[in-house]
Amino acid sequence: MFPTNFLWGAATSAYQIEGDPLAAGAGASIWHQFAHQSGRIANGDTGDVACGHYRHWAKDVALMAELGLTAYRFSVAWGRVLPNGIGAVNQAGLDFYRRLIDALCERGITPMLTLYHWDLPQALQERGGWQHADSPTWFANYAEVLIRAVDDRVPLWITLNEPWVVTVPGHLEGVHAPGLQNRAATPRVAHHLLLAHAAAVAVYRALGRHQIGLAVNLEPQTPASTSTADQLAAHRRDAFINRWFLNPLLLGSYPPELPEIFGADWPNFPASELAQIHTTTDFIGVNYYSRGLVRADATEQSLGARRIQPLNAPCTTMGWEIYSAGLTETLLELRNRYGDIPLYITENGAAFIDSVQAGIINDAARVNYLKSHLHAAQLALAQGIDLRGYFVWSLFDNFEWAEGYAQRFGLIHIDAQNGNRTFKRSAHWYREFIQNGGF
Ligand code: IFM
Repeated sequence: MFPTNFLWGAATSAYQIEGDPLAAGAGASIWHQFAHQSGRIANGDTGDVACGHYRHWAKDVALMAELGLTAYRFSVAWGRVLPNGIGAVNQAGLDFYRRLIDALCERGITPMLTLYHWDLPQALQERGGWQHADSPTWFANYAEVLIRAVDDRVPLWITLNEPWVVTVPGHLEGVHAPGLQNRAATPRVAHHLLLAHAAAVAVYRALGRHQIGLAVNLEPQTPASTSTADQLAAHRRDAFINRWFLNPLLLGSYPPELPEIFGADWPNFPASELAQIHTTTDFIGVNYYSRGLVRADATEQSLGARRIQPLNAPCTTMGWEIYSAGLTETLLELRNRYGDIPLYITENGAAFIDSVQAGIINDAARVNYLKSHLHAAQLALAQGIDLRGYFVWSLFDNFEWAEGYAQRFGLIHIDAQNGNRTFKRSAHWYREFIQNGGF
């Protein structure tokens, strides 16, 4: 049922797994800075050690091969390559990624490279970060360095991972780096991220030979009741989360709900910039975990909507409802809204409490989660969706941002004491699934 050239992958990101964030001349990122501020991360955790992948990358690529992955999605730490974000290239940082990519290619694992998974160089944050009008140019110049260096071996590129998360938890709620609560700046940050995506795509069209896209977090918004108020609230939340980035990119304009939500804080963006953003994209990466059950709530500033916990529904330890049908809905809705664009599921997975017993981690709940979501993906394929690959989040238990190491999403368990890697039952199951080419 899955096409024979379908990519079977797992995904990670630099700050979440690499450790040694300042090694070999790397510049600090906003996440390094943020994680070292007291009270920001659960248990005071940081990415200083993470999974030690910066040291153990060769062993890790061997594990990916053992798992039978045909693709691996990872991100590049901008500050390893350009310690100040702009200016001189740090050859040692670039070489780390060259070696990783070479090792993947030697094993027949297709690299999917994400340029930005949230770790802006701190030096750029000090100039204003994503609020700065030059940020799209900084990003395009960084993209150019990578494209020139490794496009010959990297067939799949992602500009930004989840720009919504960069925007909202990072600049509106302050729970992610850079930890700002600046409502007035928020729409502009999102706009600069979109311009940055478009600028990098323009560089790619000039220099690259393969495919480039954007990865977004999507979740269907279900009204908590049949009341008109809840239905309107779900619709507004859908604009806020699902359409904020894809509408300007694929249709050329922001959803009309956004100026209503932000009121006087919504700038009058020039038509020329919207035209720049409205670029062609080779594919969309879909990061899917759950749905939002939405209730109207006038106290929720101008969004007027709140996500509520469903009663009696199974949830992961993140508190996210397990709702696999939402994956099929999301993929079909994307086609309804934007046409027949090639899609990858660039993240899907679940955090659970895994207990290690006599060296065995029997994470049956994760196996069930993956099975049900792969089934949902298959249903979308059967309805003609151009789905080309699936990446489990995540290859390893890793640094789960504000949750630190408390939330574990990995197929591979990492022992916090000694860094030892152990395949969970889900890893064994996924290996067999890949070998069989499906169920
Ligand atoms: O760990 C994150 C990842 O970095 C981005 N998408 C969601 C994952 C789980 O929260």
